[in-house]
Amino acid sequence: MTSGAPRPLVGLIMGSASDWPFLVPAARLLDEFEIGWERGIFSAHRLPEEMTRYARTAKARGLKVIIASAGGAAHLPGMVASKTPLPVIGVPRPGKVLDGLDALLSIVQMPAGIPVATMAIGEAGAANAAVLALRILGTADAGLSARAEAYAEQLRRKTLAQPDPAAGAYESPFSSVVTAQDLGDQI
Ligand code: RP5
Repeated sequence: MTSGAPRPLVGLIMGSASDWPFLVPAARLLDEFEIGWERGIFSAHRLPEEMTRYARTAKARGLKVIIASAGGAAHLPGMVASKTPLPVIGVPRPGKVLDGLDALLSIVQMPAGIPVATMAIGEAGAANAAVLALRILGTADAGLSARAEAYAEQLRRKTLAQPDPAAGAYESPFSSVVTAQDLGDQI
């Protein structure tokens, strides 16, 4: 654990260092949300005992949510979920041979009883894992819940601020930009 960092509430674990580049969006968002988090490699097949110890001790160590990413067979999220009562968020990553659909199908197809909240493949999934972790933590922390609402509002404003899908780079005598404001408030 890095000294000086706040007590980790979120564990961001992966099967291999090769997963890390896909998880940077999660890392950046957890930092932006000012949530303490830890990172580590606990491969389900290369470090099965260590992975078990991580999952078994996670709750007692104060973690509230685990984000687990893996590619290929991608059994890490499900295995960790089987050994902890904490919510586990799975992030499938694109592989070297297949595009991540393999990992997605593996992670999402948990049999009934041991859930893994499965995100999209790759960087979007990593970002959403951090946002979901924030929302989960927000159920017991009004400040974090407000941060989740503020983040959604920030996305809304950013999207409304760029209403032209062609970003002004396309002109057509037959086309104009329609914005939400143009629609008024009547349904
Ligand atoms: C999985 O196998 C890892 O999560 C990674 O996505 C994949 C390949 O690992 P490396 O061979 O790149 O270490 O366990």
